[in-house]
Amino acid sequence: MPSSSFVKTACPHDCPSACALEVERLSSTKIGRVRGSAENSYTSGVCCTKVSRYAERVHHPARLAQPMRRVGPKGSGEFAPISWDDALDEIADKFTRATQSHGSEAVWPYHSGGNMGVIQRWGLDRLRHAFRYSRQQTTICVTPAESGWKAGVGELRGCDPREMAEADLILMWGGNPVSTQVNAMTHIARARKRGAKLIVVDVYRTPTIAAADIAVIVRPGTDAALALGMMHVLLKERFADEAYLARLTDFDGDVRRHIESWPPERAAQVTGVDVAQIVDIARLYGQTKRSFLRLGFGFTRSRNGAASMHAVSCLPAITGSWQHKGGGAFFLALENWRLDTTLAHGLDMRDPHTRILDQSRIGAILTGDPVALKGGPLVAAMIMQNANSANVAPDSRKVAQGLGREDLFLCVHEQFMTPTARYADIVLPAAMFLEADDIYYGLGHTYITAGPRVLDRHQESWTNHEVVCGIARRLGSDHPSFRMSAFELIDKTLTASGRGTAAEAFSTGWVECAEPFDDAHFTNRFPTADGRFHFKPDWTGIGPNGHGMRALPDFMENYEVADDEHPFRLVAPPARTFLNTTFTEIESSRKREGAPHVIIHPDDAARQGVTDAEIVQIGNRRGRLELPAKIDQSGRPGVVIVEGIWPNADFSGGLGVNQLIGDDPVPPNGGSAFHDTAVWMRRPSQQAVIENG
Ligand SMILES: Nc1nc2c(c(=O)[nH]1)N[C@H]1C(S)=C(S)[C@@H](COP(=O)(O)OP(=O)(O)OC[C@H]3O[C@@H](n4cnc5c(=O)[nH]c(N)nc54)[C@H](O)[C@@H]3O)O[C@H]1N2
Ligand SMILES: Nc1nc2c(c(=O)[nH]1)N[C@H]1C(S)=C(S)[C@@H](COP(=O)(O)OP(=O)(O)OC[C@H]3O[C@@H](n4cnc5c(=O)[nH]c(N)nc54)[C@H](O)[C@@H]3O)O[C@H]1N2
Ligand code: SF4
Ligand SMILES: [Mo]
Repeated sequence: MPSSSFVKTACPHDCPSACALEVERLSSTKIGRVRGSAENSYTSGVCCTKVSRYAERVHHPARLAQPMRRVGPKGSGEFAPISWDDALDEIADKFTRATQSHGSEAVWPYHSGGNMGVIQRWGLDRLRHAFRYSRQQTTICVTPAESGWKAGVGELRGCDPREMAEADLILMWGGNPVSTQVNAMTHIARARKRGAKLIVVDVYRTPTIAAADIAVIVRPGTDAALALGMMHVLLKERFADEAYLARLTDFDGDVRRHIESWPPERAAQVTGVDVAQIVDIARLYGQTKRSFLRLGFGFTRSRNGAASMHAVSCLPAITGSWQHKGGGAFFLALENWRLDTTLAHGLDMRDPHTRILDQSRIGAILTGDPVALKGGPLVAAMIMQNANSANVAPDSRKVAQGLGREDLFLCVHEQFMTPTARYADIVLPAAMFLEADDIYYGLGHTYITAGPRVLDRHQESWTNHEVVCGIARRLGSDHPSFRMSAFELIDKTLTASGRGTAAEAFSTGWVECAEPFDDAHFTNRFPTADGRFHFKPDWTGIGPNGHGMRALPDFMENYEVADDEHPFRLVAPPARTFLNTTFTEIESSRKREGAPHVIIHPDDAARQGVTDAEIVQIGNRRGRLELPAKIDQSGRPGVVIVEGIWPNADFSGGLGVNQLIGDDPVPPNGGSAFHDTAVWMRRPSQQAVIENG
């Protein structure tokens, strides 16, 4: 039982675990320990180390404490304090002027996942809908994966992840939950106690790979080929459930012939994985009825990511493992919540004709790319909440140019002086989740977790909701949502959705939304138009760039291929004690992560003459960066890894790893290919020779 000083809340960060938390409240302004709720059956008493140390973040001396106006040049980071009234007046004035000069679509409110609250994230949409500002296609994280999952399964939901505990085999594909959603490991550990095996597919030796019974290391971007090789074995060795295929899928002779053209030898050539290992894991998967396929995001952050997700998601349809408890698959729960957010997100005010700008293409948009602007006006004014785009978006050189535009009015609502906030004209101090009420979708489980505020707001900080209401009221909106508290909006949202009341959710700590077995396992129909799983997807129905994609589980070779000039493939995955860029200010996290570095295979290091800890440059036509080499037999030769979205200021050139990453949209529906980059590598001494000679 929690002792009386611990109070319930929930983690707001962009992590599928969405933990139910217990926070030691020492006073109205101070917390002590933070722990995962033992009563919540998914959180199960565990939370990650970085959040268990939240006292360091919420009481950090560098937290923003008052509104500020820029006094130096753009991007200089020189600001002077102003009052909230002056700040809000100026924002309202700039939004009005932009609207008068260029039309309302010249204003672009922008949010990302720094806070995933139903109110404190998507509440900003009320402001945009009330004034017909440009909308946002939220692509930076999930879109390639979502597109690929929907292509086959139909909707973004699946088996209850707690069922992993009842599996006899867990196939973790392209995810690193030890680092990125630790609670998944709790349920996997329960299965392994019963003798279940864990297979992990990744491109380098992550902590999750280290925990696996069978580690499969593929070349980046080749997952579809591995899945096809496995399916070949499953069909040939009669592990396919032909009755299931006939009853619940569109499997036909075309699909069979296509899979037959992918013997494991061909898959091995593409992926780098041994033929024997492909055959072994296919057999193990085929033999085990309760085999749970758990899909991560990582393998979908490539230009062929949607196609890869679709190909891998075909595995449980081939074997029919969906039919068994502890079998089937899960990627993410997004379409099962059925919350009526009309009021909270201002959907009643939405004009379907306002343009939608792609969140991932912020660089192209702000630098005036006409395609990215959808033929509409240049963006003249922005407010950003929960977003650190200068650091996290692809092609960060372009993003910096855009954010640095003299004629752009930028308001950034932040908790710390991030690289993005430094570009702002007005910086507003943001409250933290411990100081705000909200509810959160458990994207990696079946609960909506409830996060009542625990502390008074830090100094002059405001919650996102308060800022949205403050601006909207100044601009003259009389929508009732702008006069309600976050608690009232949560209450209206839950009650309108038949999910109880806010008071009930806050007192329990969560709302259980698990679906019955037959719905979660699609035992009678998949959520597609014809009720079948689609081996032959209609990609053009999923997004505008589906025309080049084949209606088959397909290995697409549209990724950034290494060539003579760029012989290495760069993967840029998360660091364990950062959360995207959140926690990069925190001493204990920085200490644990050390410093930015690039992991290089010993064969490559030997060929390049690079020694351990030596500074190397990696680069391509988009940019270059310098960082120390860590020589480690972790990935395949030809693959280099830079973990963590380190702050731009941690690099000598002032831009981080994302300057190397392309911002071209992933087909069919957009998204970023963060792990799909071809680069060269040089020793700076070599570089000097090239430049001087
Ligand atoms: N190289 C590389 N780049 C990547 C990725 C990768 O794997 N590799 N991953 C991508 C992915 S998956 C994502 S989702 C994006 C994430 O990109 P972002 O969502 O932009 O990054 P975060 O660091 O999660 O959060 C952004 C900011 O939100 C602020 N914040 C937190 N809570 C609040 C709040 O309540 N109010 C306000 N106003 N601000 C708040 C934090 O201080 C933080 O600075 O990054 C992408 N970029
Ligand atoms: N500690 C920590 N936790 C986080 C985050 C964080 O930054 N730090 N970010 C949060 C966010 S926003 C998200 S979206 C999730 C993402 O969490 P995950 O689902 O774990 O996805 P990624 O982090 O993109 O990458 C997962 C793994 O995919 C691998 N990978 C890269 N390319 C390939 C490939 O081509 N094939 C295969 N098989 N594997 C590949 C990477 O090496 C990495 O180990 O994590 C969340 N949790
Ligand atoms: S970051 Fe993820 S694992 Fe850590 S407390 Fe939040 S939801 Fe839980
Ligand atoms: Mo993400």
